[in-house]
Amino acid sequence: MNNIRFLTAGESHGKALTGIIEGIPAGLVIDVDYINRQLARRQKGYGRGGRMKIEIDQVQILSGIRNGKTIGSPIALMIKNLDWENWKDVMSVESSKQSSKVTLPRPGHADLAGVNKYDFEDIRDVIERSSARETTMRVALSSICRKLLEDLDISLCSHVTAIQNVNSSFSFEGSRNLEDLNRDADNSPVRCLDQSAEKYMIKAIDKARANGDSVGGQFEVVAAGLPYGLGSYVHWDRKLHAQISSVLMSINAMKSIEFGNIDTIRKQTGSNVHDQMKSKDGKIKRMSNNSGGLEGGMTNSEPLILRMTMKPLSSLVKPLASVDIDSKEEKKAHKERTDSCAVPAASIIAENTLSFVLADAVLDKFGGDSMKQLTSHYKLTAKF
Ligand code: EPS
Repeated sequence: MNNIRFLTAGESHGKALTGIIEGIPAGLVIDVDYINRQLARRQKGYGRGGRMKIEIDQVQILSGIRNGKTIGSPIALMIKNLDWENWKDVMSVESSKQSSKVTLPRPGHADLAGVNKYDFEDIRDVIERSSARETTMRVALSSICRKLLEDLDISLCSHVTAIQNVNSSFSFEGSRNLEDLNRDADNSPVRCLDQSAEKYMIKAIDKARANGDSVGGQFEVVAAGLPYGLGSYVHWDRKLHAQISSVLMSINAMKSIEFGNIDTIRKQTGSNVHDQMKSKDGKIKRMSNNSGGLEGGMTNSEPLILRMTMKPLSSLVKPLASVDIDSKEEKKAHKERTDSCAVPAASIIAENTLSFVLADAVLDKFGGDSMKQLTSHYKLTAKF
């Protein structure tokens, strides 16, 4: 817990996004291409709006990495917002004459509670930081944790399981390599591993877009190669699923997180839910993985499986009923350029930020100031 910490800063249309991650052991081999690959994956996905045609997210490493390796010091990153050029006046740091302010809060967004909370007169002050643009930096920072996990042979993947009411029939059986699955998901415009559902998902997004509307959905994230005992059962704040939930539920527009096979867990009796054991090649194996790789707040060496539900985005081209915060007149909500669906991008954000929690838990259990120390502790003591 808190072996690794990070902070992000930056507004959606400000000059740049910045972030600092601290606690990464020395000697981790990483370069900008690795981080940029994760950033490029986050930018994709059918249903994105005009903004993604403007941005080409590229990280600049400002500190903490020397000659291709981490040196144990805080790692500072920066990603320029290319759209800043078009927002220089609105987002000016110095005081400038503002031509217009936003006064019509969007239902479902942070707007109304945000202006009240901070005593703002212009909802733009809320929009800019509550925007999911911030997740760009979260992906960049946590991709460094992902590289740490990869070096310990822990892999991650994500795929979209539903867009609106279209469900993917793909189910993860644990038999396939996660990198192959991720490659297939990366090649799908909606990150869906069921090709017939993919077609209908695209149609649902098209329909929403044509109606000035938006759609949400659900995605699954899987991590495999995990040892026994990340997290703990001994105290509430050491339980791994609680730590994962708190970090992943902070991703914009998330409404739920669930672990394991929720349908079975909810509908079946205990004897049909709990994953029975068998002995294979001198090891204890499971006959199923309904628990999603977590028992008692700890990893149990089976793949960790979670699903998250994302609400439809609340910036709508065809806006909903609202009330002007100044005049109290009933009007339509503020219109802002937006995406009609961002579920595929959200799955990449969750996949990478899960790495942050898992890398932190790995350091908690195995420790080490350098990758050399961590790897040797891990190899000596990790049980699978
Ligand atoms: C977002 C609104 C859109 C999205 C943005 C999140 O941006 P804009 O208002 O500039 O069109 O494209 O997402 C990103 C910029 C991104 O990098 O993911 C919002 O209101 O949350």
